[in-house]
Amino acid sequence: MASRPVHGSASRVLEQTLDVRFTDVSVPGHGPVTTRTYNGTIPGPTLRVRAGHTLRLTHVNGLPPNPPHSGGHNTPHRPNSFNLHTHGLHVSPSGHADNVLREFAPRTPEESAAGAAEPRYTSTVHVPCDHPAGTYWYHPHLHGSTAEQVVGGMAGVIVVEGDVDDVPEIRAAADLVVCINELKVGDGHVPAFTSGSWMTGVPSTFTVNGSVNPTLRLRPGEVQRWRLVAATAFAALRLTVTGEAGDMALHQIAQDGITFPTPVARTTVDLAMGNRADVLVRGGAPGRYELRADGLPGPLMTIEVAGAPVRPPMRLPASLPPGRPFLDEQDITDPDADREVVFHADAGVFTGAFPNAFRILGTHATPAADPGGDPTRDPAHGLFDPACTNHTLRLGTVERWTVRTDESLAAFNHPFHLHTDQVLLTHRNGVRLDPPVWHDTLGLAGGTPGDSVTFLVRYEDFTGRTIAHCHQLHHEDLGMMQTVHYVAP
Ligand SMILES: [Cu+2]
Repeated sequence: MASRPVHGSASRVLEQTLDVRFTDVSVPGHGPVTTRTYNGTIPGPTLRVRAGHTLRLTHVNGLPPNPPHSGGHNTPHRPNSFNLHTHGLHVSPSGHADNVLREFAPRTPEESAAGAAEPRYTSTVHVPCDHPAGTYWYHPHLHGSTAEQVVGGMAGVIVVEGDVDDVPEIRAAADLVVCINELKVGDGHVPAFTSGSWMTGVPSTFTVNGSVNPTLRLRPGEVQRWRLVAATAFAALRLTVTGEAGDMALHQIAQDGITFPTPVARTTVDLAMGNRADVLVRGGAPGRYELRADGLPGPLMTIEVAGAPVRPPMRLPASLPPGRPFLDEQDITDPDADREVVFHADAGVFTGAFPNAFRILGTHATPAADPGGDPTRDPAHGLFDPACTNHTLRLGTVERWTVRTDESLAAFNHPFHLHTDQVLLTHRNGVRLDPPVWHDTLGLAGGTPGDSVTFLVRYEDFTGRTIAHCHQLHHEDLGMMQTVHYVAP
C-alpha cells in the first residue's frame, strides 16, 4: 500500500490504494475499536503531492452490503457506500476527480452471497501546476453517510509540497502532521446513525494521529512545523498550547492550505470542522505543555520540551511566499449579484427519529414544495434537493457572499464549506479583517443569531456540479446542503 511516486514524466503520478472495510483498530489511550478505515489505520495514509502531479487512487469497497432504507434522501442512508472528497484542493469536481456526487457502492447482498469480488473504483485528481502548497485533507462525502464514516476515522491528510517548504527557516523545521480526528465510539464501535440525538448520545473521543493524547518532543530552541488538521465532524476547536511556563506562541503560516504573507503569532488558533492551520512552534523553557481545545476535558497532545538546547535557537521566517493574491471589492463583477446564505434549523418539525429540519435559506434558497404554505411545515423548503441548482456560478466572475446563522442554540454550529474554489474572508459580522484570510471552510458558531461571514470568491478553472454545505456533517446528511453549478463563461 506504499505511495509510489512515478518518476521520469513531465507530470508525476502518485498511486495509492485506499482499502475501506471494517477493521479492528487499537486506539492508544482509548482501546480497541471496530470501525470503517482507510487501509486499517486512523487517520488514513498521508498523501504527498506537488503542483502539477496527479493523484491516482484505487478505492476498494470491502464493506458489507447496505441495509435497506425507507426514509427520504435527507435522512442517513447508504452507510457502506462512500466516495472521495479532496477537501480544499482546487481541482475538478467532475468526472472521476473530486466528485462527491459519485457513489462507491459495496457488493449487493446477492453479490456478497455469491462471493463476487469486492468492487473497485478509481479517482484521478490532477493538481494544477499553480496549486498553492499547503495542508489539505480527504474524507468520504456521500450524502447520507458522511458523518457516520468520518466519525469512525475515515479521514486522512493531503500535503501539497512547494514554495513554502523552501523557505530556509521552514525547511530546517521538522514537518509534522497533527491530524485531529473526532471519533464517536461506544462499546468499541460507531453506533449506526439512527436518530437525531445520535451525536449527543456518544461522547467524542479525540485522537491526534490515531492516539489519545500522544506525546511529542521538542528541544528548547527547536522550531517545528505542525500541520494542524481538524478532521472533525461536530466540534469546533479553539486551540492553545499551555504549560507551567505559560502559553507557547503559535506562529501561524497558513490557513486552509494557503500561505500567509508573514507569520502571525497567536496564543489561540480557531479551527472549525474541516479547517487546517500550519503553525511554527519554538521550544522555550523546558517542561510539559499541552495542546488543548476549549471545552474538552483532556489535552489533545502533550509536548515535552526537553533535551539539549538548540544553540543558537532556530529562527522564524520574517516573510513567506503568499499562497494566493488577495481579491478586493473592486474585483466584483456585478455588485447587484451578491449572494446571501442563511443557516436555519427548525426543531421538532418532523415526526420520527429525525425531528429537526436543517435548512439553508437566503437569496438562492431551495424552492418550497408549497410556496404559500408554512415553511416550517414544508419538508422541501431549504433542504438539499439534488435536482435543484441553487447557485449557477460563472467561471471568471468574482462575487461576494454573506453567510449568516439564525441559531440561538450553541449546538447548532454551522461551518460553511464551498467546494472547488477557495474563498477570501473579508468581514466577520460586518467588521473588516485586515488582512483578509483565504479559507475553504468558515466557522459560524451557534448561540449568537445574526453572526455572519462575508467573503469574495473568483470561480476558476473547473466546471461541473458540486455542493456548498454545513460542515457539521450530520446536518449535511440531514439536508443542510445546496447544489452549485460551475459553468463556462
Ligand atoms: Cu450545521
